[in-house]
Amino acid sequence: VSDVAHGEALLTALLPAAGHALRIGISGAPGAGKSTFIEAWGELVTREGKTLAVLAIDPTSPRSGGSILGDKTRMAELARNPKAFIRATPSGASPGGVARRTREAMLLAEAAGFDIVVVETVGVGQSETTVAEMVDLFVLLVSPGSGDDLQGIKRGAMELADLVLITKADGDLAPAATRALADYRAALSLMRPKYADMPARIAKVSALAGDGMAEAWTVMAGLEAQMRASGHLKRLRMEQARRWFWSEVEAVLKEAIAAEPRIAARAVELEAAVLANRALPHASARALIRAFRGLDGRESPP
Ligand SMILES: Nc1nc2c(ncn2[C@@H]2O[C@H](COP(=O)(O)OP(=O)(O)O)[C@@H](O)[C@H]2O)c(=O)[nH]1
Ligand SMILES: [Mg+2]
Repeated sequence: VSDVAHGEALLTALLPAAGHALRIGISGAPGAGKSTFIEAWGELVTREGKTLAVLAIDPTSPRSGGSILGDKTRMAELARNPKAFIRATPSGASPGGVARRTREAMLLAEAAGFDIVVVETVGVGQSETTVAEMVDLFVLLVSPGSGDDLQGIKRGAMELADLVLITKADGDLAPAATRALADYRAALSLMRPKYADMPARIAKVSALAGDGMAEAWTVMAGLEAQMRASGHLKRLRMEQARRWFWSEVEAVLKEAIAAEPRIAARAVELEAAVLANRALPHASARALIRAFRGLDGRESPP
């Protein structure tokens, strides 16, 4: 039996044990204060008796192969906490690989009985959307007055957020945090809410001073309770599983294509034609699938 088959058998056996944890995504630009927030908040929730698994997606450098941020060192306190578990998921090359490894790590953490599973994103490119699709609550962290302001931050991330937290609301940054709170509140009020019955919330926190942390956790727990009571969480979990399945369909198909040199070469050609505006993506995708099925040169099926 191969390692892959072994791993899959193990994860399949664990499936019934999963699903009890609250899944939280923490997103924000590098330097927004995610790791510092998770460390302080982690101490808070573990003091309440909850267990916490933190899966930090580590932006592994493709060149060095090593991790750039070494986030684990930033969560030194939490790493020593017996009720917490921290693991960096190397992001590696493909976004599909990140999603798969993160989801599998979430499954393992849930089956191991953790009450809360947190995914910390690197806040670049596709990762926000990917993580938002795996979690129950998506929390966006924004640091005040750091170019992380309304035009700087991606609108897309705001639209995914159930809770926006303005970080570093302390010392010299306190006035900027208050302004950012007002600006983001106004911006949120103009956006179409993600759920009609659960508008996005906003607050400011200082992870270093500890201000607003308990309140932020109260908001998160309140949102969870609301989602459970309304049946929304149940639907969301089904949606998460559905998206996992379809993202795997795409990933498995891409892997199968890459494994066949002739088909992989055809994919490169077709992609180049699309990039050069010489071919339609839809027609090129169909041509690739025909080649993959060995139907090249034959009449395409109706
Ligand atoms: N003043 C202040 N600085 C903070 C706070 N939280 C984080 N920082 C600082 O912001 C920087 C980035 O924090 P970090 O947690 O590593 O951000 P991440 O990249 O989003 O994980 C670090 O220098 C932190 O010390 C806070 O509550 N107050
Ligand atoms: Mg970090």
